[in-house]
Amino acid sequence: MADLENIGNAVIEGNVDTVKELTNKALEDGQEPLSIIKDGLIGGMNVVGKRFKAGDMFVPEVLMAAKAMKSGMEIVKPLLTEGDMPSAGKIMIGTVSGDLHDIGKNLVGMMVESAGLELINLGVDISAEEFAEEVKKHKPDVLGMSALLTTTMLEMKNTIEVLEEQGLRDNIKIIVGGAPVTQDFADEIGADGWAADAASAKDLAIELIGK
Ligand code: B1M
Repeated sequence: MADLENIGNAVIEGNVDTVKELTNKALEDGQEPLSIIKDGLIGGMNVVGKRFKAGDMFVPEVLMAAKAMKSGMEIVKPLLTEGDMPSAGKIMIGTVSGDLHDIGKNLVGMMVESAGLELINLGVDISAEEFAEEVKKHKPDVLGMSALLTTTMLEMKNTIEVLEEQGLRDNIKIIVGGAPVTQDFADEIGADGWAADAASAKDLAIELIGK
């Protein structure tokens, strides 16, 4: 177990080389790939999520931690057999039409992925029609929209309306976020939830999937 704890600590420190080294060593020592992921890599990232939410860690450190976690995942994931890691749900995220800001949205992506959710990241400048098309194709449990501009946040409302028009709204939960977006705005446009930061978005998505 000490090995796995050390892997988690190396993730928290964002130390790619140490994560790789300890992950390989744990495999050599006969640790199960799944416990390396759950108790080591994801365990470390869960701590990062909590510290980020509490304001004890900042964006660059979170990005480094996510990179370190991914470097370990790349070693272990090919060793898993299908069904070893059941998906905790599927989330699709994107930044709304006319908006190119993606740092916060990508942080949301990293957090949800590290929690075992299947992630579809559509990127930036996604129109309401594109969101609807992708929802139809991938059938996510949760759709997460991000907006950083007061001029683009209304696109969230537009997207929800298009999803309603196309009969897609009732099958998914919708969460929204980004600097100008508030809980009041989320309520006003008929979203299922709002999150202030990436770690809270992950918690909210998991909570909504469970409902
Ligand atoms: Co822009 N920009 N920008 N910008 N930019 C802001 C947002 C701005 C507040 C700066 C300012 O004027 N003080 C301002 C918006 C003003 C407004 O609308 N009220 C602004 C502007 C005006 C513009 C342009 C119009 C500038 C111009 O060209 N004249 C232009 C627009 C381009 C476009 O999108 N069409 C523009 C362009 C850019 C860059 C391309 C240069 C760059 C973006 C690079 C990129 O994202 N790849 C950029 C940046 C970097 C910023 C600032 C400085 C930083 C944004 C950021 O990444 N923050 C920003 C000022 C600021 O916020 N201090 C600014 C870090 C990130 C981690 O935080 O994205 O808020 P954030 O994400 C948070 C939460 O909001 C939340 O979680 C994250 C934390 O964990 N969150 C979610 C985000 N998405 C979520 C989704 C969720 C839940 C939570 O659920 C789905």
